[in-house]
Amino acid sequence: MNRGTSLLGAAALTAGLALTGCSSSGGPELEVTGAFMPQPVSDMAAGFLVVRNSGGDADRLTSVTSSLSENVTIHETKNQAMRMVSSFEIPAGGELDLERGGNHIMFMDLKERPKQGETVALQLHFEKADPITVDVPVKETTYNPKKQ
Ligand SMILES: [Cu+2]
Repeated sequence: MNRGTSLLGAAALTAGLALTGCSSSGGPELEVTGAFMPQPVSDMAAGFLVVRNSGGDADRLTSVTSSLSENVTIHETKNQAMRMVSSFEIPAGGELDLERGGNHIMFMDLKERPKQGETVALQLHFEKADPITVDVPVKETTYNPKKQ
C-alpha cells in the first residue's frame, strides 16, 4: 500500500470508528482508508476509498448514503462503461478497492457542489459489519493518488 500522506488524516479519523466489538466471533473487521472525492464539475460526483478486512469472514458493501445526495449508488467499470451493482465483496483478509477507472461510488443530483478542501460525510453499509461513517476530503478534480 502506498497512499499519499495527505490521506493519512482521513485514515486516522475513520480508524477509531471502524470497529465495535464482535471480534471474538471471527466476523469481518473492516477499516476504511484513502477516501477522496474529486471536486465535482456538474451535479454528479464520484467517491473512492479502500475497505480493508482483517477479519476471518468476508463481508459485502451493500450501500452508501450521504447528506450530499439522495441518489448514491455503487458502480463497477467494465470495458470503459460503468454499471450499477447491488454490492461489492470485501474478502476475508483482503480489501475492496474503489479507485479511478474502476469501481466507485456514484453521487447523482447533488444538493450542492463541495469544493476542494471541504469534506463530505458518507455512511458505508455492509451485509454483516456495522455501518462506518467516513469524512471524505474533496480533492482537485483530476486528483489520482496512483499517479503521484
Ligand atoms: Cu458511475
